[in-house]
Amino acid sequence: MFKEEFPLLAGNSLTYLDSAATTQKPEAVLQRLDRFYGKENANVHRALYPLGDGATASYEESRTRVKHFLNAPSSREIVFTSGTTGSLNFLADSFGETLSRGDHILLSEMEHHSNLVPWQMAAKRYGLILDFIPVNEKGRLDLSGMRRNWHEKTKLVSVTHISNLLGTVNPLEEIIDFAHGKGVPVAVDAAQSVSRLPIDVQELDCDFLAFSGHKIYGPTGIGVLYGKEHLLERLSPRFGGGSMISSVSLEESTWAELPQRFEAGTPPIAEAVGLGEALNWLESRGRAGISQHESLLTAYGIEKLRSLEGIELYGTGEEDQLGVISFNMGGLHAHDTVQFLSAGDLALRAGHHCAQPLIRKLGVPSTVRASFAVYNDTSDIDRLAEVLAETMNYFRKKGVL
Ligand code: C6P
Repeated sequence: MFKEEFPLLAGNSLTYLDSAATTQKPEAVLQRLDRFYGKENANVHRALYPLGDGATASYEESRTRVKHFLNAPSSREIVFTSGTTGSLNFLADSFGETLSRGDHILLSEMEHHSNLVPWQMAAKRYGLILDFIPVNEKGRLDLSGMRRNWHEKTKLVSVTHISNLLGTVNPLEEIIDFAHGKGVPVAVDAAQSVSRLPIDVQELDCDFLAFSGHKIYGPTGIGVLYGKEHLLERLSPRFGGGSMISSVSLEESTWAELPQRFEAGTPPIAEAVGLGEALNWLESRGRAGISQHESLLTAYGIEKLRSLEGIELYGTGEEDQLGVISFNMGGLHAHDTVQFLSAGDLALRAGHHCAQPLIRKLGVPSTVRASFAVYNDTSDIDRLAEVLAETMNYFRKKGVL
């Protein structure tokens, strides 16, 4: 779908199956960045001349675009960050600071390091204890384990929407219902879901949600932290500097209103504008249709890889797997497999995918990962299967497999 709108892919023999790492950018986003730097560039929230006003307006329009995209009640709840990692580091440190020693945070065993390491750091700093929702052998969260590992001092749940290693779509509604039943807020790492599933933060009723621009057809260097206003009001900034203050004396300072107090210094302006354009682009192409397309591709990919001899697939392999397929081929190391795929002009990631606890649980050192986006179609998967079969034959002939 829409491949011709992506200059890097159109007319290119490359089969790009690494969109979970980063997505390619449509022409509309590239043009918007070009126009911003070519005709609109100025700093924001400072300049009192038309060019500056225009840049501020474009930057704030992007915030409004994000608000609509997530159906957030207010633009005050949309904080621009450097990416999912930036959002989650800020949340872990700032929320962690509001807690008391001995309080608990509940994560899951399938988190990307971005939703684990910052909490480990906060735990050390503020004397917190981390608990985990276990992952079962199918690659799903074990919700009975969530109930078991719940502690009376659990103060926040932070969990990924879609696993970047297995593609498992987690039952957020159930997790949020349970946590809210105990009066505890829930943060969602939406890095892998925001481009694949329509997300309505009011319907979902999550309390925080983080994502990156570059995984949703936008630029790198920009991300979002959505937070319910009354919760954001309780957090204090991590960075001090220009733009985030209300008044400053030599002795002390007071903070600006939400969300500016969390956006110290010159923000990634063009990147925010590019993200707004990416969201426009995605919405105009139809979010529901794109979601269905990825779901069909995932099912097709699972089917196709299952039909090949010697491929071991990880993950649920059912409807709750979206956008990502992890596998290994025979006894071959994942890095060797992707070298062969690369020689066939296929781009896939191999390794632990920044989810070491989960990969350890799978009992393998690494996997090969195929991940999809709007511009992929079944011919990309056919090509993957073809090169995998050729590679397998090659190694069989050599007597290696
Ligand atoms: N996953 C992948 O190849 P950043 O790097 O800040 O944009 O996103 C971090 C992140 C957080 N959570 C999840 C679920 C993610 O998948 C990622 C990024 C990439 O899987 C790069 S490691």
